[in-house]
Amino acid sequence: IIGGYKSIRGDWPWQASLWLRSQSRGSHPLCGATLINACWVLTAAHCFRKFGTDPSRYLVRLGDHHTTEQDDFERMLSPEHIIVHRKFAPQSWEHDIALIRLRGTEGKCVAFNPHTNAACLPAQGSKWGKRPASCVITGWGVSDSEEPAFLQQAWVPLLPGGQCKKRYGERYTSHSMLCAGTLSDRHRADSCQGDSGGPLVCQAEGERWVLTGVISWGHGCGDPSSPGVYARVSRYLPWIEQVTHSTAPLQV
Ligand code: 4AZ
Repeated sequence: IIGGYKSIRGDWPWQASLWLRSQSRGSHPLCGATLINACWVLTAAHCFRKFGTDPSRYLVRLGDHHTTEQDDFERMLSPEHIIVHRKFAPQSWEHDIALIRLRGTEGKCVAFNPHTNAACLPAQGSKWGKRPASCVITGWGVSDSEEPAFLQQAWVPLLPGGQCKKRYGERYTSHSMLCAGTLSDRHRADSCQGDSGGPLVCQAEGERWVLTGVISWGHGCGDPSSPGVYARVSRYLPWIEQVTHSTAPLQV
């Protein structure tokens, strides 16, 4: 996260991280992710490009605050299934979204606590309308902060899609992506390498935080002329519903 600051422990209890398992050299972090209920974590499809979708190669960390120190509520969990959106386009990165099912039975995979809880998904057909929403991105990715080992947060305004169209052309597709960032030179809040897969949450005044975007891509980090691009979560609600409620063997 560029242009952010150290979060308060427990403020973003849905923040998760995806790790690559390694026997010899210890596990290492790949991406951010978001807990959406007791058994499922949402992340970006491109996180699996390099090492594939065999769940045994990965771990999911929850309840974390400081990446290298052991936090009281921090846990490493094993994924059971990894489902990448079948329309994920490795060239344009459209549909950059994936779901991870955690190991467990009867919908009980993780116990919620003050530092581990699920983010709300947008309501079906919801629009922000006239109510101004504030949005925050969080992650342990590349940071200009003085304390980058702590989960960083930054406020980022949602931008009109035209700003991303202007910068990225056809590759930016408004119906499945969101454009967010800061257009001024003075405050350059942005997501960066290592944050992808993590949450963009928005809150209308007096309401709950809603998982609105999945950190996806952009040209560089913190450059006001190149906003960040996010997968538009509301567009994927039917898919999320279908995958997470499926009782059949998972083949989506
Ligand atoms: C990345 O490499 C990445 N500024 C994520 C977000 C952005 C750029 C790069 C957006 O994962």
